[in-house]
Amino acid sequence: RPIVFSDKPLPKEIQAYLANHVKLTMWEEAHKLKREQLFEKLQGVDGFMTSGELINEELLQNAPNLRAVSTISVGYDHFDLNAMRKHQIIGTHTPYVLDDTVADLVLSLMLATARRIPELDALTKSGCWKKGDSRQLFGVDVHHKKLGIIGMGRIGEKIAKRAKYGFDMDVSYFNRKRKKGMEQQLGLHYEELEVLLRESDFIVLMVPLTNETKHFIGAHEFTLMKPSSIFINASRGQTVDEEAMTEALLTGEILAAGLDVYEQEPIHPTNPLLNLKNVVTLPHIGSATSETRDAMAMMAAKNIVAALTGVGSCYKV
Ligand code: 8YV
Repeated sequence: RPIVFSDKPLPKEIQAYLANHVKLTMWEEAHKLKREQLFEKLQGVDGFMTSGELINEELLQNAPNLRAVSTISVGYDHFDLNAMRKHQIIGTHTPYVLDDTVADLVLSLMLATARRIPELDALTKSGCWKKGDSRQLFGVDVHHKKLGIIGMGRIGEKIAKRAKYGFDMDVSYFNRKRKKGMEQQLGLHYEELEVLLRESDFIVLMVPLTNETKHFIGAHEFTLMKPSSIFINASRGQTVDEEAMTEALLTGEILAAGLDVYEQEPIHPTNPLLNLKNVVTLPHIGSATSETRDAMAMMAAKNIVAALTGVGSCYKV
């Protein structure tokens, strides 16, 4: 039986599924495995299950038997695809199962920033809520506003549906490829990036991280946005120039931001973003519900089994 190593503990049912097809070993300590320890663990291993470990030339040279890597994530920016091709490694990921959960979180960030939920929750709990405060507590509306989605993939579509049907928003999008079917079906408008940035009240970034999308949104893009606009990023931190975003938030070039991802994760405690009242920050929890993470882990388990044994099919990257 092929040997599979998982760099974190897996739910019991997933272990049981894997045990029927492969020999499973897992890292069960609370702290993250160090790179050198990982290289040791990968000796003799055929399949590796991970969530974000960098799969590059160095790792592959240290894992001579490796044939497949299954990431428990839809994003695979931690895969060096050239190195994996060179070593003939099959890479798999977990699309579809997390789309609704991430879309829910994006809507939560839109509402949380617009209605200042974390700030006002802290105020209420602090006991400082006074009569006559009401204007100080005002936010801005979400419903009926103009939403611009950058990146109209599977998750983008779920966000568009929620915005359209739940909040009666006017939804436009920018994408490498035009999605005419979706435009008709959901009543979306395609817009050039500059127009979308200039006209949207809410801007949601939902592109994968690639060489082309690194710092896709930077100082120039923030200048185009309206001072009343709210920017949301739940894709990857490096798609945004964080310094430029911080400046835009400080100078009032944009009204607020809702963030689930950062250039460096975990975010450094001294990062100036953490001191801004007009930013809602979350610790990269886009897909982090029990149901969805279990579904992702099961899909990743099926992926590694299929890649190594040919039983079933897998979602290759
Ligand atoms: C992952 C994500 O769960 O799937 C992705 O690409 O960003 C998250 O949903 C996270 O990367 C940890 O696995």
